[in-house]
Amino acid sequence: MTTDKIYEKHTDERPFRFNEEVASVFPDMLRRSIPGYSATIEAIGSLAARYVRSNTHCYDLGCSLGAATIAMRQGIKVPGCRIVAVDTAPAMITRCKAIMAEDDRRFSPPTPVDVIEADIRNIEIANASMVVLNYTLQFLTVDDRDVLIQAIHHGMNDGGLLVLSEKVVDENAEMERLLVDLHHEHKRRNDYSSLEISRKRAALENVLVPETVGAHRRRLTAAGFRHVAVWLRYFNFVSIVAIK
Ligand code: GEK
Repeated sequence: MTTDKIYEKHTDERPFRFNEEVASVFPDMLRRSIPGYSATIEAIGSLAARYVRSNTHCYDLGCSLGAATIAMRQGIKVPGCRIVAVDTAPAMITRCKAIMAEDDRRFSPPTPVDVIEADIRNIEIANASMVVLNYTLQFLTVDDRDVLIQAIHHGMNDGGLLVLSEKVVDENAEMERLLVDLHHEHKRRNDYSSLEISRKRAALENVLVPETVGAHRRRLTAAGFRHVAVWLRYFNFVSIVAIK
């Protein structure tokens, strides 16, 4: 795994982009930056085993290198399914296709995967029994989040499951300061320097806009999801499951 040294190298104030440089260190970046990331990937496999129905579609929206796609693929226990993995970043898609080809070659898994370079706001969701938004919705505008969650609900079969993982902000300013501080300490423990942490924070400003857990719950309920629960919280990172 290549080590993420992006904010050790760059001293200018460019905004964060999902380019080749980021894609090349991405597994290391996510592992060291998102507390609970590996727990979300593991749970996505377990949830796929429980909720994916035969002859339906599964979607991994903002798939990056396809970690959640592979977890779903390994979890699915029923025939006739297809996974659609979508990302807008060409550098992610090129690598994701190579990773899926390697997964095909080594394990010949029965569920095919379509890796598509597209904006998740423009794709059609249909006949879905599982949809994953693992740390992706946070990069859309708030209005686009409403539209996408409604489109996902519309394209889902009854009993279908959405996994929504997000960075969040706490309603309480004192708690927010504490959670951000604990997250930065976690990153320092994972060998990011204070300078790298503050540069990354500046680069993500206005690119990743977190909302409260309450705002996410309200949006999901308003879209029509019948059951909504936070199943994981680690500092200011949460993962929510919602069932239609
Ligand atoms: C994982 N889910 O490993 N359309 C398509 N893709 C988008 C869009 C958009 N409008 N906006 C952002 N992306 C992955 C991790 S990373 C999380 C997801 C992070 C893509 C973007 O190109 C990037 O690959 C991904 O969403 C977010 O489980 O970097 O914090």
